[in-house]
Amino acid sequence: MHSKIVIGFALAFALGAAACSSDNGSSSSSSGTTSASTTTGTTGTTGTTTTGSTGTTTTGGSGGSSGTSGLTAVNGCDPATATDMTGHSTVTISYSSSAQGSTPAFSYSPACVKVSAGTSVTFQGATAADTFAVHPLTPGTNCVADTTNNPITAQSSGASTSFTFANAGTFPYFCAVHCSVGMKGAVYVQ
Ligand SMILES: [Cu+2]
Repeated sequence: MHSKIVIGFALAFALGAAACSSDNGSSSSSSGTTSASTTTGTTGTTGTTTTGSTGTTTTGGSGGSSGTSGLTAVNGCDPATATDMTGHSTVTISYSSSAQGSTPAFSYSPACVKVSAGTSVTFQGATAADTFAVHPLTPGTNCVADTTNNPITAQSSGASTSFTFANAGTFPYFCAVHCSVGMKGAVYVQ
């Protein structure tokens, strides 16, 4: 009786010692995070390149593709809320003296639009009565003509014309006759 207890204790001790002595193979190896951080940096660079004015210290690129820095609020438009038509190769802005659907009279639709560089934007009269003779298209801000660096050129005849926006920037326009009642807008290019 007594000897069995001693033997049992000795076995348990031996097993425990064996378990302890075998527990020595956990030397850690450094995990590689180089590829993950490289990907983040590349995305950030793309965002900086797109917006063009925030410098090279921007970390990460989560806001890069939809960034609006470098674009300015003008003619009642805000780059953050402009109709996003980026990715379309052609975009049409219609204009009219009369209400068109939910678009009120004497306005452009969409008046404030964001497009990708290289996009061709067409200004199109919504009805036969809507022409550039009635609504002279004019580049500029706050009803003052300004052709500086603006692909939009003044139009006083015809009803439809297109401009290609090669470079990023803010390109405001208005109707020379109805600007004072809000017939104005801006093309944002990014
Ligand atoms: Cu007009």
